[in-house]
Amino acid sequence: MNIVVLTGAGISAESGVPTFRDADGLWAGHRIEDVATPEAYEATPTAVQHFYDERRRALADVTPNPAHVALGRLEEVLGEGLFLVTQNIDDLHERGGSQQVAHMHGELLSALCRSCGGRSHWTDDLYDFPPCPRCGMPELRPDVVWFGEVPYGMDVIQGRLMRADLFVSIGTSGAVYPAAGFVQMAAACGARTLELNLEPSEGTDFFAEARHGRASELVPAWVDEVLHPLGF
Ligand code: BJW
Repeated sequence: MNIVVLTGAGISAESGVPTFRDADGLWAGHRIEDVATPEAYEATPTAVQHFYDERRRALADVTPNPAHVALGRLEEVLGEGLFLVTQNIDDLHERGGSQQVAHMHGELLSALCRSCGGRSHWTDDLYDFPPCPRCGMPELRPDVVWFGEVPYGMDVIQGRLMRADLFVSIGTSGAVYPAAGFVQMAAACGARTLELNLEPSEGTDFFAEARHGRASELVPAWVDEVLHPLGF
């Protein structure tokens, strides 16, 4: 069985990581165009670096919740049969036990050099423009995908969507492409589709089935449903 799981900010909400578009979300205090575009970075690099530095530091105060842990357990049993792609830039899937995670919008714990293009594991602040560990240039930016940039790993993701038997979307508003279009691609290629979200997403009508509630409850219950017939 090939399962593709897409996660968004909603899966990390109960761990204390703010979502983007909920009332108390990350963008409540920041205009999106001020932080999540290459143009914003060109205009006010230090402000953008501070925004991501704060979020990187905040990782120390959060822990995976039962939804992350359940997906780690699913991978333990299904191995390569599960493809987990996240829009999130936190590391809660990894800390929840998932070993293979496709971070299509990048990672907070990585820095991207605008000079040499190298990607380096990064845990410190970037606001003071430290030198790139690879080329020495002070050109490190957050290794995240902003609007207008191409998400990471699209070829692999599309390949997995095309041979998926089941596509499950967890905790995402369905407002941002290309992720918002994965459900249609998977369905067109024959996959069953399931939405697990607090409320109907913008794309809810594209799913064959939708369950609404908290990820920390819906995801472990769904994982149990998948694993029970397999004897787990
Ligand atoms: C819970 C819960 C709980 C809460 N339990 N659930 C017009 C039409 C179509 C497309 C475009 C267009 N104009 C421009 C575009 C393209 C553009 C786009 O989509 N724009 C839209 C605004 C329309 N997209 C791009 O530019 C992308 N690149 C691209 O398309 O390149 C072209 C290309 C593609 C493919 C191949 C080749 C070329 C890039 C998009 C980059 C997005 N970047 C961000 C920032 C990343 C860094 C950072 O984190 O700061 O990614 S934006 C932000 O949105 C972030 C997120 O990953 C992403 C999605 O947000 P998410 O995860 O859905 O969060 P929320 O807050 O929106 O929703 C949370 C949900 O959880 C809610 O539904 C809650 O109800 C729920 N929830 N608590 C369960 N406890």
